[in-house]
Amino acid sequence: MITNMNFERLVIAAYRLPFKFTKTESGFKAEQNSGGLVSAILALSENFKKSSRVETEKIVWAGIGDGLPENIPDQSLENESFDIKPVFLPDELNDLFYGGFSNDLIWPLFHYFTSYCVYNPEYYDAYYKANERFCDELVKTIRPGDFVWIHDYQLMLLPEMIRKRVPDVNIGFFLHIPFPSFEIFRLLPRTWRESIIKGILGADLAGFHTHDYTQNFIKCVKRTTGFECHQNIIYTPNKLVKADAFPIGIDFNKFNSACHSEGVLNEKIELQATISDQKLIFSVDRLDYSKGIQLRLKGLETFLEKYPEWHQKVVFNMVIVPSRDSIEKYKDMKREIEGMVGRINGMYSSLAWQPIVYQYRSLSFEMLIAMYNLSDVCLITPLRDGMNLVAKEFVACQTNDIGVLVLSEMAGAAAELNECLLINPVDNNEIADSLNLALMMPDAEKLQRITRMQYRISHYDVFTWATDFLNETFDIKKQQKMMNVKFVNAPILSNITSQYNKAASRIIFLDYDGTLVPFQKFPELAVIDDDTRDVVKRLTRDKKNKVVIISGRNKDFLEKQFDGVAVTLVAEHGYFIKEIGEAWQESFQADANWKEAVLPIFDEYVSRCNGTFIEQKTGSIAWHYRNADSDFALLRLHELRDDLAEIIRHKTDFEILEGHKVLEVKSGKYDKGEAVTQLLKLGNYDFVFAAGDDKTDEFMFKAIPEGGYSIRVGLSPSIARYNVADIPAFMHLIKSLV
Ligand code: GDG
Repeated sequence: MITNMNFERLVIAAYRLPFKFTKTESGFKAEQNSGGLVSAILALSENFKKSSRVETEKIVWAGIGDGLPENIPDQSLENESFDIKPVFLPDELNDLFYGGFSNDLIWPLFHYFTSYCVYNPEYYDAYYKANERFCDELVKTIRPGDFVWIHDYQLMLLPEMIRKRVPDVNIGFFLHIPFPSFEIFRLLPRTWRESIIKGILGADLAGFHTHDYTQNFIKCVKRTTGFECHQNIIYTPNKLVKADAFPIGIDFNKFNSACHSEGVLNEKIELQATISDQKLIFSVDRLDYSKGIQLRLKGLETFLEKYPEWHQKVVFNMVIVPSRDSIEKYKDMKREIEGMVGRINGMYSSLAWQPIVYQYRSLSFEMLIAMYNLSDVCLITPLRDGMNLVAKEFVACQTNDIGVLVLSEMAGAAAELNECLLINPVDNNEIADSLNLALMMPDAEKLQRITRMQYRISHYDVFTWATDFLNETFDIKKQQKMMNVKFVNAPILSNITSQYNKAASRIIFLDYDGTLVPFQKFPELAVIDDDTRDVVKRLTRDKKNKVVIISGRNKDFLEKQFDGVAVTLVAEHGYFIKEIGEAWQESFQADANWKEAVLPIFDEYVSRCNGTFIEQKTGSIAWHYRNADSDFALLRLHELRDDLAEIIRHKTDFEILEGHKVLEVKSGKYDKGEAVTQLLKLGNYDFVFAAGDDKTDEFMFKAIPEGGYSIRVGLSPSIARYNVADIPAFMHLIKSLV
């Protein structure tokens, strides 16, 4: 396990503390439970201690402490590895936050059970307040340089809340349940879904179990915020955030070696005596509608009907661990399951045999391992499951008599365990046939399948998972730092201002959209506001300044926006130039006929991609896709690019230009760079400054002479000398000059 961690201290926040508390004379003894997450975190800390030169502190773990009284002093919680920070929520708040928003809305929605969702504004308020309580508790402890790792759907607002209060802390967020597609996610009211996305984006790294969930999240980010995303990096206004897949693993060795432990061997002896030479099918899960328990029973019923040769020879042990059974929906589900078990047993049992042994309880660890180890088949049928650790644990526990895993393709684990028999849980015939196949499978094949899966899950175990997550957070922090080198910070700003003040003659090129004015739904709505116009005016009042507005816009629009402001205007990427008080000059003579060939193609793409539109200019045609579904528009964009390339292939003087959510075809004989070069020749400037926000401005940056200042507004990679985060940050810079 190699780590390149560079954090001061590890701080974990998850809904429930993973400790059992027992009262002692001086306080409470906190014993950590046997969960995979706690073991992984402990192993990480050991590793960190080894690789670190300084004495590391205890890991902080914050969460709700069942059975702890309020306001107990920290030092009264005894644990040698963890510094435990209990979070207290009044019962009523906890009910609305945990039982309500988390479990009555997010859990069903993120598992695609949309009809189970309860939309209650009180729930959301409680969710917000509870996340704030966690934040209040954590900010008492965390310091810049710590690594705060936040877990799961109960705490999705927490990353942003912490970021606001301790900006320099490292934050990772991991979601243990699926992240749904945008079509599902958008069922949340707009303000709730925005706060969830922005909440998670407070982290540096957002982790999910699978590639699909990660892509769903990225799509929801795009659709909710409009932020640019490339190769899993999200360009938020103030930092880069990475989203990636980290399929959680198990402590493979613990499960595998437990099969040979005395406790497990004893349990096995008893079990073997009970089942004698019958084949054993096993399942274990919490009582939850996402687990597909009724569908599993239907599949089994079909199996008994279709394959009578297995009667008397197979027993199905179905263990359901009690969960939330005081809630009506869960009570109903339990009744239904018990009804089905009774009916199937009633139909097929004999005096000597009953097909289903149903247990509504939890098993000891030894018993669980014994069941995994002895079973011929493990049958797991969720309709939706973030990962499903039972599947991996079963695989890890195949030691001598190898069993077969029959797993729903809807479980996150299916992506990694593809040597199992995959089933669709709604297809009871497929379940029945797979059970028969599993029971008939030759030993050699079973061994081959299990060996491959064991290889994979023993290599990517829970320790590798946690290390991988931390390492990737570290990597994105490095990328953020590289980005920050180019950020206009206080010393850089003071350098620009001092060069500005010293200069005798200055030229300042300012792009319009995305630099001076934010994007709007339609280009004509993006008009300059009074404050910005005033700043530009103040620049022009200084006799040493020549201010040039350089844009892809048409000349009429620019003239209207800068009416009464003494600026040089460059329209249509340099096609037209207008000096102060003079008429517009064409820098180029266009052949208008080319448009006839290209326009029908643009028209076709407007019809093929809803929300897009065409803008016709004198020297170019532009296709705007900012109002369309971003992924769909990108698909069409590639096609349009190909179609256009085919047409303009023989017209070497034409080029395809890509700006911010716009594709434009124009002559390649002029661009913003040409215009800048032309204007620079007209004077002798000792301060050259250019600012722009998209790819078309890169031509301009290229033309800026050495020593000049080029600024890209936004976080995208650029050849510009510096970046600023957004328009307000750029306005701050310009205001510092005037
Ligand atoms: C969430 C996501 C994701 C179960 N019964 C007994 C018992 N267990 C243990 C299993 C396993 C764990 O509980 C269950 O884990 P799952 O992954 O199956 O499911 P969730 O609790 O819903 O967990 C899930 C997970 O987070 C991790 O990210 O995989 O998709 O929903 O470890 O062994 N343990 C004992 N007796 C039992 O009766 N001792």
